[in-house]
Amino acid sequence: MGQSNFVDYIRIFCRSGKGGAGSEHFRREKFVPKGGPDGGDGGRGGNIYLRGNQNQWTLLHLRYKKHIFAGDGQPGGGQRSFGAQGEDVVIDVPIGTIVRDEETNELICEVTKHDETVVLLEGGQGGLGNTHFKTSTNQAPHHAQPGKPGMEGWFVFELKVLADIGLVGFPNAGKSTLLSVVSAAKPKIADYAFTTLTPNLGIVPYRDNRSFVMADIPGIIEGAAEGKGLGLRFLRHIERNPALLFMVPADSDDIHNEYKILLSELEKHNPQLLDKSRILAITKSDMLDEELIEEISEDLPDIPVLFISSVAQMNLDKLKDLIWNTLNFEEDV
Ligand SMILES: Nc1nc2c(ncn2[C@@H]2O[C@H](COP(=O)(O)OP(=O)(O)OP(=O)(O)O)[C@@H](O)[C@H]2O)c(=O)[nH]1
Ligand SMILES: [Mg+2]
Repeated sequence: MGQSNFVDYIRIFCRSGKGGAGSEHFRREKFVPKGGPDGGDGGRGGNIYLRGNQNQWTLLHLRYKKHIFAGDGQPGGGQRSFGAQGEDVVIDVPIGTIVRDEETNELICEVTKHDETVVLLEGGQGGLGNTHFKTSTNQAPHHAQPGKPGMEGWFVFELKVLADIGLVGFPNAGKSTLLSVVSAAKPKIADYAFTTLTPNLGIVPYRDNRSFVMADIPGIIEGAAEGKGLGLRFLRHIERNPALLFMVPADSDDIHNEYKILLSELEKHNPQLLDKSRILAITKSDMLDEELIEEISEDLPDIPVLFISSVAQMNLDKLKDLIWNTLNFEEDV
């Protein structure tokens, strides 16, 4: 199997810079006997930062990076000269990246906006030079501070896709097809289960130059919470989406029941997923006639429902309106 370009989990060993040592130095000039202490401070060690970059969608560019080291601070010198600061490192990451300490699993930082810069590891402080230690009783301190060490450890970088709406359905429900007709994304589409193996994202243009982000994730089957099919590990990509679009094909034996199975798999994985706004799209409705639509309508779940067809472009504008209104209702609350 070819390696996917969708990299959403990596581990990197990171180390911030050591602080430079403070200098223990005395002024030495002709005609100035016994010049006082003039050792400057060491420079601070380099920091490691993360910066949000809206043009990146995966962590692929970091896949082969095993180590990231910031520069060490330089020692201070005579004549009160300060040591240079260690070189900082800025790691560009997609929006929605979180970083955890691998050992403790503690959340260290997360990036949620374009150009936002957050500190992952601070460099060590530089040591103070001996000028700081001069007192009335000690005019010639033979003492300066060493620099503080940097911080280091293994860190896990994880991408939590920040889509607005996630598509939830059995394999073959037509999720990728919908994404391909409402956005510029070109996911693989085929008439068999598990065509989609990694999430696809698309930006859906809406009226008046507005847009929202749709996430197409691999299909879910009964028993997915116990690991059947591709399991539910992809659900973490929709954990922070405000709304979910359930998709059940028109030719399903029992649309209501298929919806309930999807719901119960989500609940087993993470009950909080049920707190999200839900919409149901009955896909491939080009296969239905009026009579069948009426028949199906008699037993549907109590959430907003639309009969759609990506192929026949049926009700797609209504679907976008419904999604938009659902998302904005959320924001107002
Ligand atoms: N008649 C009809 N067929 C459709 C429609 N949308 C999708 N299909 C067909 O349904 C099949 C599955 O479509 P996909 O979009 O790959 O389904 P998926 O939900 O992404 O499937 P997985 O990636 O396997 O989970 C393809 O053969 C599509 O051509 C539709 O609106 N009408
Ligand atoms: Mg698909």
